[in-house]
Amino acid sequence: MSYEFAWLNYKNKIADGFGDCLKKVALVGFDTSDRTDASILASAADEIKRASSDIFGKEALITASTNSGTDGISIVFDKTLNMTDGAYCINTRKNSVTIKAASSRGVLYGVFRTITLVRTGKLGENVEIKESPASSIRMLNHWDNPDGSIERGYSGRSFFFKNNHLYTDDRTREYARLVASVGINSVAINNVNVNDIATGLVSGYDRNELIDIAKIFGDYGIKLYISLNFASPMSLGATDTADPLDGDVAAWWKKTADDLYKDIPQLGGFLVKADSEGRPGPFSYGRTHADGANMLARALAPHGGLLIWRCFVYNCQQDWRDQSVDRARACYDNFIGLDGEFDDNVILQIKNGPMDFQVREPVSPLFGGLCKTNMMIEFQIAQEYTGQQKDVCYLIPMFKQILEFKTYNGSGDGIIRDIVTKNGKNGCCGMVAVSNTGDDPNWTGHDLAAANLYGFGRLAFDPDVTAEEIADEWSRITFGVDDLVSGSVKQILMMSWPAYEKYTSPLGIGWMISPGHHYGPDVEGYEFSPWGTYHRSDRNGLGVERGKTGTRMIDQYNEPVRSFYENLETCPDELVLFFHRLNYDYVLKSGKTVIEHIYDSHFEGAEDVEKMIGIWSSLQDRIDADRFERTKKRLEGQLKNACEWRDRINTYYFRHTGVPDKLGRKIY
Ligand code: GCV
Repeated sequence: MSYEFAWLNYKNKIADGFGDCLKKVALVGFDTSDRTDASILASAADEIKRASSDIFGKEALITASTNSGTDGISIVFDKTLNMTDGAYCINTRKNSVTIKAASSRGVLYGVFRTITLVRTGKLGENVEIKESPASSIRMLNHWDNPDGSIERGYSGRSFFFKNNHLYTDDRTREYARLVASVGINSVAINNVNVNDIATGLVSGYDRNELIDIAKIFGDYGIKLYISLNFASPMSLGATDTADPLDGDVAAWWKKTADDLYKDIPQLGGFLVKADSEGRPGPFSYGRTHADGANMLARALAPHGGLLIWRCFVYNCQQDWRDQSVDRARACYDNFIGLDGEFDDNVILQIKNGPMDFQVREPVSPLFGGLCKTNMMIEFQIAQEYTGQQKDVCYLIPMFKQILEFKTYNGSGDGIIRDIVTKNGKNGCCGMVAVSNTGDDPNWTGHDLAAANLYGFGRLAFDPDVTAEEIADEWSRITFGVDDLVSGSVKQILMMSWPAYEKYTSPLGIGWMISPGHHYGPDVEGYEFSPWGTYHRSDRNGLGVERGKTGTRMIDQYNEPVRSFYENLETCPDELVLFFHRLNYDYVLKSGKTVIEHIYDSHFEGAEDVEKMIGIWSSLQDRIDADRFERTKKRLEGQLKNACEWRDRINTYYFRHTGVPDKLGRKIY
């Protein structure tokens, strides 16, 4: 399938300013004998060439040099500089720009950043910009299956797999280029639910193709990760158990890792979903998750590989009648007792919230609980529960809030951002997002969903950048420099998460989506299911009490967070039904009763979508017809969805309560 260049389309209109510097390029220190560095530096040089010829219609004059030039752009690779991996420094003088880095990744990122700054007009004379990546691991997880389908994929088919085989084509390189341009340095290409043929990926299946992908990724400074099936040796017939303490099992994994690293020396490591939603894991053998993770980590350790172990472990066979079990507790309960037991090259990958990527959840209490364990935060930009790339829902403001949350873990504030960027041993920490890409020409289905991919990368590199800055920058390089367009796109993006929250499930309760595919409303769709996702609405009220009189999940937070959520006077409205069961006439901090809030927010959410359509429509003559029309169509679909949510939720609660809407709006 053909593809577009997303934000890397250098033919878009750029700002006036320093553009001319791209015409003349001096490469300093690029003559390295290190093959890994050489290939990344070649990508950097290629990028400048591309930018120059696309912007000016003419290739840049590129020379290998020993020192920086006095005009044009000089790109300096100098390993003796005191800079971390991926860091760069950009200096400008009157007619010249110098990019310096001590790592080839730093050179590549510096080049991408310079091009963006040139395109957006942000590079003036005499500036110095020093950047170094906040998170050492900046990762995407693809849930791609060998048959080419993508679990929770909303933008076409896989571009890694087709007909039960891995493959590479031009798009593989374009993908690597796209995600490297925002600093992604780690990618797991296959679904964490590892089935069938995918089980063999670790042990030789499609090895040549795997090598090809790793090589292309390597050219862009990206490490390949493989999701594995914990029961691989047994499933592949090599052992009759997958017990992590069994000698044959450990030996099988050791040999498997040795062979893999012989072929792919730059492999990042493995990603594991175990004992979760039917996947095999150490529980079957009476072993702990530390036993399982460490056994695999020890196979990787001699090669410098990392073992990323997911904490999304809960009972998905729950009896809805049993109110003593609370899924929100599960992640913490399963892992807190293992703090300090994981090897140094194990990282726990923890979903941002205790449930599962709902439009509003509190931060997972596990971040505040673990003190001696490496952690990464897992976000989802695939929008499984937030509109599936059919509805626009810009998630960066949500991620920012989560990253700024104080857990009071240990002696200090325990800010999530610090836990995932600073607290890992030997840089074993970071941020990961479940990817939103597929083989749709625009990569992300909805054109505006690409802002989530761009924004996640930017945030993992620099959590201080604001959601507004990201939206503005992304719009300028995606649609071309036009203040009216970027202002309007930013407005739509910034109102989209609140709008989605308003027209879907109220006050943090979540889970009113259609079962299975998870798009659109079904108020009781999960109410009598085994998935542990209940709201328990009756004629008096709704919510699961998670405080002292309920499941005590709130106790998993450290003080003062615990009291903050326990106490109704401080518990914020947007999460109040996540933590407490309330009656419909309970008065929120907003001054509205719960039932009034439900009605008002659902009407407002749908109105917000109408506003977004109005804003987008005003851009008709300023955006190319293709992207204008396809986005407009999606927004119109979103309005239908928002109205469906509004009417179903309002009607459901009106029927339960009999409380009429004060403003007499239409409820069915
Ligand atoms: C990959 C949710 C999704 C599943 C997904 C799972 C996970 O439950 O609905 O499709 O499986 O999360 O994160 O492992």
